[in-house]
Amino acid sequence: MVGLGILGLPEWALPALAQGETLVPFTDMPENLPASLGETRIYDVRKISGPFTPRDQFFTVQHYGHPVVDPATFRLKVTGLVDRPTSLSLDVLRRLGSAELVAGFECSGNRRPLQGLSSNGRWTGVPLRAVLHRAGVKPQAREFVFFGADRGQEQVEFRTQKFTVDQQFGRSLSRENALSPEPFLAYALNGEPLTRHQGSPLRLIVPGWYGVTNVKWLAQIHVQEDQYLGKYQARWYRTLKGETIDGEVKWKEAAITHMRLKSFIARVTRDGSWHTVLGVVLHDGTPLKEVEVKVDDGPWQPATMDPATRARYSWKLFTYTWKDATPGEHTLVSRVTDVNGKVQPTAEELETKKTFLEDNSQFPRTVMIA
Ligand SMILES: Nc1nc2c(c(=O)[nH]1)N[C@H]1C(S)=C(S)[C@@H](COP(=O)(O)O)O[C@H]1N2
Ligand SMILES: [Mo]
Repeated sequence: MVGLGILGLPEWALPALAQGETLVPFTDMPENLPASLGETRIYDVRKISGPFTPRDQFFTVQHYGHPVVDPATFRLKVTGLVDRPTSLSLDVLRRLGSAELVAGFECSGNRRPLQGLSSNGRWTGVPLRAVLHRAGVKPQAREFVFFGADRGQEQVEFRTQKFTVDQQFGRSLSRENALSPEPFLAYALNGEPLTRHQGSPLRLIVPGWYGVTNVKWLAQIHVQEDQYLGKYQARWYRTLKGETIDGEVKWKEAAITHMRLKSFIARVTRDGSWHTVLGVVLHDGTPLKEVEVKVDDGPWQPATMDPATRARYSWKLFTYTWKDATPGEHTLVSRVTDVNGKVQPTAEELETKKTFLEDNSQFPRTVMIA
């Protein structure tokens, strides 16, 4: 199936597996994956069948289960430092806009060998800015906190004390980020209302940022002056990394924000004597310069980008045609470079990163050629 894209260029519509094509097994990953691990749903990236992840396969991660919110009685509250505190029904939100946004993202905990906490979607909704402008943001507002309807009991440690408090899932954005054109309140994915797992009826999407930012079951936006230091903002999701500044190592603890430039190989297929390597790029929206693939100790070879994934915040699919594969086990790795010359790091280059989040390292993986 070949259609014409917005710019009149042919678009790929990648079939799950073309006729005559067979899947080549990875030797570093089991043939069958469990569909879920507890509450987490893993997307088997070997099954990528087009630019967008089907709604019922989109990965899901959440910390307090899946609350049920009735779309008919749902109201989004906007409180705090606004001129007109409001409470908006889904109908009112829909009347504020029905824009489309293509955005892919990964959980900051996504990593080898499965890389299954990443997906790509076409979202429908309202730019966050439209809702904030309607409420009227006061000049002293600095911090915008997004609360989900999901909640749990949490122990909060303070020096030698421990307090148990009822906490909502919450994340925040600075004034500059919240009022920028990108953040988006989505009520549909791939043209259909969000499912319960995806945060029905409304969620935040901050394009180019890690998944944790994209608050599901969005219930309230609270605008305040002081910094929000809730568990999922300040403690559970942060990176501890050593950085050498002026010859001295500084240990930096930082919040999870923009996605780090990453690529990985998602599957290898065989068609006759040719092999096709399919991979995924996740990034913060900075345009890319190139993606390359290396086989064993060979040179880096350019891969081809799928024009159907060219939207700025889409994940990007790429392929590499491997013509001279010999029987036996081989190592394949990809790396992506952006237009600013930023190159996806190797695992060695990330050695001073202590916490496992934000692992964007090059991922050599192995296949067995029959
Ligand atoms: N309300 C709420 N939103 C949430 C979470 C959560 O626990 N509660 N988890 C976050 C995390 S850690 C990720 S990776 C993404 C996953 O989004 P998805 O399930 O649509 O893939 O949701 C984010 N939004
Ligand atoms: Mo996450």
